[in-house]
Amino acid sequence: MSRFLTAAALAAIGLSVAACGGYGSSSRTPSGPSAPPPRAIAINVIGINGAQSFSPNPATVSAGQTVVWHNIDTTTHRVVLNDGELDTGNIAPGAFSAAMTLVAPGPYHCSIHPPMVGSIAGGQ
Ligand SMILES: [Cu+2]
Repeated sequence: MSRFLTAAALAAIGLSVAACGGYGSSSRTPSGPSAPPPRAIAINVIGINGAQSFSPNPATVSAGQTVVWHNIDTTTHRVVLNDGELDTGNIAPGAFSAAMTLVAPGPYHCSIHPPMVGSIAGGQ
């Protein structure tokens, strides 16, 4: 019984692979309405510098835009908006934070180094 099931499973896999190959070698185009063109997404990058400062500062980022911090320092930093709406988590030296959507512009700081502060000013 188990041998039969195994053979059946292998047959199913074989059929699946064959179906994939047939689809991949075909040249048909997707049907239906054409997909909308990709939208450009502006990503605002704020650098974290070796002097434990941010650049640009203030940065101009509007609510709803995407912001990323790039840690070009040699120590880990963690950016937190003072209003608590954004927390990058630890950003290792040389790493980027995740792309974060800004809820509202405002001041922020590094939770690891509280004197390290920056600001985001709203743009157009
Ligand atoms: Cu820091």
